[in-house]
Amino acid sequence: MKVQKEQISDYNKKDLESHNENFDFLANKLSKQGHNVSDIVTKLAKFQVAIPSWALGAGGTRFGRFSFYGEPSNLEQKIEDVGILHSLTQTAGAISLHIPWDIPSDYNAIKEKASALNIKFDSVNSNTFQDQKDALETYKYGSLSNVSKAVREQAIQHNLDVINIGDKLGSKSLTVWLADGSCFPGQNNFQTAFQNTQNSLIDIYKGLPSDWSMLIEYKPYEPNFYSTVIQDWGASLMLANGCGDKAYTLVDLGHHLPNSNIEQIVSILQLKGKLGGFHFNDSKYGDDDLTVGSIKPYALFLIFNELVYGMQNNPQNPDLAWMIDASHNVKDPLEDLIQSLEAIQEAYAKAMLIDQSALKAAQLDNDVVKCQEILQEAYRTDVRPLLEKARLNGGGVLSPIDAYRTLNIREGLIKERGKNTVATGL
Ligand code: PSV
Ligand code: MN
Repeated sequence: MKVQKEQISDYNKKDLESHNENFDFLANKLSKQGHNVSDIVTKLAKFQVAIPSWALGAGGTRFGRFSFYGEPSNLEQKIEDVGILHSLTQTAGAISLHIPWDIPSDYNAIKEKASALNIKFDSVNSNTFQDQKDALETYKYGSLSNVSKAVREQAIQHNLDVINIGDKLGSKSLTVWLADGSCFPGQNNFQTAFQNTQNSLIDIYKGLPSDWSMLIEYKPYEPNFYSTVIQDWGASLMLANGCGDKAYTLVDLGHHLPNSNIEQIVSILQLKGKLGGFHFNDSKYGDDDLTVGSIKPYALFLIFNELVYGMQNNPQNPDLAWMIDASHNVKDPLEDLIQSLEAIQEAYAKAMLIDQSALKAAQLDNDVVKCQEILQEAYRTDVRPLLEKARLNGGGVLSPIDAYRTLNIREGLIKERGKNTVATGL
């Protein structure tokens, strides 16, 4: 299924006039405050977030999974779904594959399909947290950290295979997230597990093409509950440094213990030129994988403040691989992803409105109240007309959720694919 250009322009007609009014009003106000509105709109349009290939079907918990019907049952259909998201929002111009869930059977056909929809292949993700059918070794007690050399070698080889698959598609980075750790005290020797992981990562790193990078994701717990080998950004950074210049830390918003100051982590990693990737989601307790911005939108804004600062002031840090990493248990996955994409753009736009020079002056004066005022002045601005303008300029819709429903997209997908399809993933 594909959303046609005419459907989009027909849909936009009803709200075009009020959009123009709202945009002009806001643009006028922001220009008077000294903002370069067209520059902000251009930056919003450029900001593309990858959709994970495993998040297009219903998620689930260990208690159950409830289908939304019309789910994509193969990689082609997953790319079509991302195409739908991208044509509506103009901000989902990439897909991130998880291997072996999404190994292409025909590389040329997959590449053609993606490029026809204007979709790039972002970072490829390896999977050594599940045993694969016919695998000789088991990951039950870890993969890259395992006490068994044979298990480590199997996990290393899998990562090298993933690089090879990604290379054929045009990806430029490998994301490694390990479930490795222990559930009980005494089960693991922390130092041995860490050292094994470092050595395994170095072996994978050696297999990276010259223009690739390796992104090392951390997580404090789950599925192991007593210890995780790469539990925080410090562990990830040490491992990245141990590999070399092309290895970076990847921050997933859900992978922190409660009340962690994620914006500070992001800031320091950029200062050190070591923030390579980002997984967006939101959470109340832990790795809840909820819609971005649904629980703590102000925290997201503060994180974006640091990201914008880093993008402007830290040339030592590379361009980041942005991805949504969420699970959709009670919402239509495509609607959930649209809401996440909007929340990301909204936080980004608000962060770009922060008056950085006034903030710096207030910081030098130790004017704590003023500092807060400056941040919140930006946060309280309704930036949605800017997002609409960026979408409109790119050929997208003014209101993505409303358009998705008005154009009966889920109904169309169910008609095309039926009710019994299941997308691969968790
Ligand atoms: C692990 O919780 C994680 O955040 C990693 O990025 C995985 O690859 C992904 O989720 C799998 O759903
Ligand atoms: Mn993640």
